[in-house]
Formats: sequence, structure tokens, C-alpha cells
Amino acid sequence: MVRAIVAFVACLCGCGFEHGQVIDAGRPEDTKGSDAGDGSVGLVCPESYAVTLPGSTSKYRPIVSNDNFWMHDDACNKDAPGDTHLAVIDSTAELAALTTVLEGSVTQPTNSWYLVGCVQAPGQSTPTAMWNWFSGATVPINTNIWGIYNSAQQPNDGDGIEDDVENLCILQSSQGKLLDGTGRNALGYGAVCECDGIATDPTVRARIPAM
Ligand SMILES: [Ca+2]
Ligand SMILES: [Ca+2]
Ligand SMILES: [Ca+2]
Repeated sequence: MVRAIVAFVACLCGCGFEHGQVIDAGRPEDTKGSDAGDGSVGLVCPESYAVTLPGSTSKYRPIVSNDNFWMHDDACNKDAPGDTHLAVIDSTAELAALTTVLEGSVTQPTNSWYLVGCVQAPGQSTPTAMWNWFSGATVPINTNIWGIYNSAQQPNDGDGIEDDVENLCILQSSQGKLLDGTGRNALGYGAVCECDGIATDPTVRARIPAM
């Protein structure tokens, strides 16, 4: 655990998704006058958001019980409307630290799959096109972030051909990386809610497939 924290702190100095930069393109303007620009000033999170990560002002609520995307998304949004949502992972540091916490749980959802807050715009020509976090930030496409499922590099829309089958994001904690999925797996998924005081981008949320 101590080793994990040291590694995390070291990583904070230079672990953006690409070239040491945190990717936040398109993030909505902070509406709470926070000096930090992250919505955290004056932010009060529900007590159920008990997980904190070093170097982050966010609080998190991992959910290990299985359900579909729509139920988890709704639950996160309702915890503190406008301040909470499915987790938006802004950097490889946040991805690594969150993975460590999730892997520390004795109880795991199906396949250690946790829904997080990103979606692909429908009608794309390739599985890798137009992925955004609910904040509006672009989800970079590279193997530091996206994992492997059934020997296939993700995102793959299930079969490598994009036809809007898999447009939602799952963090598989056992590999610490994202998979694209349907959100409808019969056995369900866990989820991670984040409280950061930052509203989600309605344009991105409008892409969420109908249940
Ligand atoms: Ca975040
Ligand atoms: Ca897709
Ligand atoms: Ca997939």
C-alpha cells in the first residue's frame, strides 16, 4: 500500500494521458468560482463518498453490486445533483489510483467491471472515433488507457466493426484499463461515482444510448 501511494505521488508529477498533460479539452467552465478551477471550493459531498485519492479533491463511491449502465448512472447523478456523476478519469494518475482502490475490495462486480462516465458518439465509422468523458474531455485512444478483452484491443465495438453496439465505458480494475461495452451485460456491472462539483456536459450526455 505504501509502495502504491509513493508510486502514485511520483506519477502525479508527470502522468497526464499524453506527454504529461492532463486532458481536459472541452471541460465546461467552472461555475462555482473555485480558484482551483475544479469545482471543489465549498463542495460538500455525501458521506457515502468515502474514497479519496492523494492529489485529488474529488471523492468517490465505488459500487460493487451489479446493475446496468442506466441504473448506476441515475444513482450517481441523484447522490448530489450537479456535483456527482459516474467517474470522469482525467489522467493516468487518477486511473492508477482508482484502480488500486477498486482492486482492494474483497467483493467485486462481475469480471471486476466498473462503469465509468464516458460515451462514444453514435454513427461513427470506426470503434475508436469520438469518445468523450461526461465532462466533455476527449478520451485519448491509446494502450495506456484502453485494455484488452477476449484478446482484442479495445475499443472494438465487439467485433471491430462500428455499429453502435458498444458505446459505453467500463473500467476493468483487474487490468486497470477501459473496455467499451453495451452497458447491458446480463450479469451487470459495478460502477464508480465521483463527487467533484463539476456538472456533466449535456451534449455528451445526449449521446447515451436509450435503455
Ligand atoms: Ca475525475
Ligand atoms: Ca462503438
Ligand atoms: Ca469491446
